[in-house]
Amino acid sequence: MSTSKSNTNKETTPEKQKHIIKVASPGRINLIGEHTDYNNGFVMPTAIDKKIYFELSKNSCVSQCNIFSETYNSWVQFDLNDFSKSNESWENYILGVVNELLKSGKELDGFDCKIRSELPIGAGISSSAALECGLAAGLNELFNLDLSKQEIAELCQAAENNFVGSQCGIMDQYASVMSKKDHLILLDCLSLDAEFIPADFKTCKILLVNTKVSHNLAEGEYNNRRKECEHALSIIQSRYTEVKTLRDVTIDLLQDCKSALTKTEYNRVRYVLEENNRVLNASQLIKSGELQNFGALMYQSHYGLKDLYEVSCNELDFLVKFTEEKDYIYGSRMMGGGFGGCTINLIEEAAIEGFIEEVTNAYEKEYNITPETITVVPSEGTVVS
Ligand code: GAF
Repeated sequence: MSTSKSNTNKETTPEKQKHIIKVASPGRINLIGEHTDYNNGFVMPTAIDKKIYFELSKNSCVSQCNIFSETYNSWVQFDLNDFSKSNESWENYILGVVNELLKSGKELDGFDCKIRSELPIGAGISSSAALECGLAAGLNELFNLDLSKQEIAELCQAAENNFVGSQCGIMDQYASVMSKKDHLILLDCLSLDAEFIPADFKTCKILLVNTKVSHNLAEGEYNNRRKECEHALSIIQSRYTEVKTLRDVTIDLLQDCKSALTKTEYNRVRYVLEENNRVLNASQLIKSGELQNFGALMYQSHYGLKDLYEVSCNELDFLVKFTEEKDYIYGSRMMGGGFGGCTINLIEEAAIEGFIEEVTNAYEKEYNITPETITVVPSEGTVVS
């Protein structure tokens, strides 16, 4: 038996005896460095001020877990000794975390959990990592599991890879857990060395524009991209044994291997090399306050994702193009896995209101969909209290 929607067999401890653990687990943005994490490259994410909130407590059962999501108005209930994958994707993020904790030898007992989210789903701001990491951080506290923050991030990535079936990299979980308020993370996804860069956007803010579309090829294509890159890497390594990951590949070396790669593989690798360089350049530009030059890299990132990595879609391209002639927008690009979700825009704060009106009208006219606009602030990672 895996999960059940009914709450008839719930047993809970009376409210007054409960020790309640509260967790606030944020979504994330990524300034630049897309699809580079699972290629052992560089990314620049941070947590945002939009979160999922958890309340967890032990119950009087040995192994019964009762979790209620306000977003889905639905329960996931399961026995720690007997559960399997669910047809409901949100439940698998929960079950995946529990599964990974048990696999790693952590001892859990029955618990109750209530979840309330202010993160839009499918918007590319990683509500899934927030869900996984919030639950893992809460269980860590509730059962004294002694996991470090980084271990929580890695465990949640493993849950997604092994249980949910998405071969994601570490970026989302790392950002959700490890971020520092008002900072960006320059993360080396190979060593997990992180530099925290002050997020000084001067007169600008970060504005997300949500296409409100989520094309269903997203997950399959995501896993395909990873396979294409791994295959390309193995071909390059057969000629250049010193190459350990795609970040060791230079443009000259790639040219040299061109005839051994398919056109698609060549394009994927080229994108990854260029994006890694952009992330490193971007970190310097942000540190020196050259925000317009940084914005130019955001546009380059978008066009690489569109033309070489092929993970964009018409709606995202429309939104990015719409910003191009606007001198109060320094940069715009698709964010996250692609095929829908949000664009991230670096925009002069004073221009936000007018732009929202303009882009909403234009997008409605083109797609008959009202986009969602969200201003976000770089924030602290998961907080447990
Ligand atoms: C998704 C994945 F979960 C991340 O690991 C990352 O690869 C991202 O897509 C693309 O940069 O959010």
